[in-house]
Amino acid sequence: MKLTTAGESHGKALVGIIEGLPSNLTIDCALINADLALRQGGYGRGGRQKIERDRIEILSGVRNMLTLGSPLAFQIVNADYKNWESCMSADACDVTQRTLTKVRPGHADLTGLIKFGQTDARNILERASARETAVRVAAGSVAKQYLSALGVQVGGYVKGVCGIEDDSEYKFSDLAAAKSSPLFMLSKEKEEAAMRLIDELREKGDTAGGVVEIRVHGLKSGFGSCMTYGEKLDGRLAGALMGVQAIKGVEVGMGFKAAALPGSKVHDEIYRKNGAFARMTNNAGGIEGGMSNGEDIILRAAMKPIPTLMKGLNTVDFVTGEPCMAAGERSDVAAICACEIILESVAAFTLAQAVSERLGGDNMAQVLERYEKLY
Ligand code: EPS
Repeated sequence: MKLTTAGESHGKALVGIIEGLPSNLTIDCALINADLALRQGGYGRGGRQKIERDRIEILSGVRNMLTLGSPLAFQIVNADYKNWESCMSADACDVTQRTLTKVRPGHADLTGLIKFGQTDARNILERASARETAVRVAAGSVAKQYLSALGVQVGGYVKGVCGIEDDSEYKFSDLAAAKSSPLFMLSKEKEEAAMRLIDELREKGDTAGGVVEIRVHGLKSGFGSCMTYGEKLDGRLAGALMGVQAIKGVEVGMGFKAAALPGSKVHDEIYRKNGAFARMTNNAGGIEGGMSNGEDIILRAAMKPIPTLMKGLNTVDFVTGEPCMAAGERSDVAAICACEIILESVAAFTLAQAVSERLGGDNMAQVLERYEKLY
């Protein structure tokens, strides 16, 4: 299973092609659109999301809500394009409008300008923008529908915002409630404090990041492999999460805390439960030896603060070479809720890839039959 994405933030549309789906998988666009709406929401977002109402338009690969086994191509139209056509068109247009040369620290602007031989950071940021993640959310939503047919669910919540952390332990069944909260947090007290902090940061022209936890429930053991490093499921999931804009750190299970403890306090002891193997704890976060072990997969990711600050940061104008304040483009103060659904989506797509590599199957009946037979 493979995903290709394309599209600029203020271009005509974002597009994706998913190859390798089996036939006869039910695709419900309402579920995809619900995930796209979640990506647009959350406390602390900027003006762009008032313009867009992201919706998937499937162009190929699905008929009567069932996949055909052919590539699933789709687009998400950028409503804002009408305001940008005069400088973003593929035809001859006035690229002197909306140039950006006061490169933003923390953004792709400066390194991208040098690497791609450009003088206007618009040619870099349009693609580096997190708007691209709309495609990955749509593809992840398709992957969730594939996994859900096998009884596998993916969920998550926001654990922290700019240092305000929720250290409580939650069951997988608790997580769904987060999506109806303004910051996708599960502790009302922490959420209110985080909202107050976002208001203060907005006043100051500053931004926030945070921590997201993603869980996978119901996946059988043996996905991924201990035999070659590229097949290790934790490595693949960490890579997928790190590949999301603004992610600077990923943990699996106990993560960094395990490094400070003796082995007796870390490794999950094994016992027999109703004739099956089980573990007393889940510090490994559901992955041992690069393979799923049947427990919930637990992943956490750290999102850095958004690099576009309305108050600006010290920088240098790329064209004049003069010191200046970085461009304060329209931006989000915090996009941690969007980050949560994006991370869920990329984790789901990576798992669907690992599942389809192990099980194969031209159609869903074959996939289900093969999955049923696994331990
Ligand atoms: C985004 C749309 C963008 C930004 C953000 C994510 O909207 P605009 O740039 O038109 O205001 O809100 O993009 C960035 C963080 C970035 O660095 O460009 C979206 O739809 O997710």
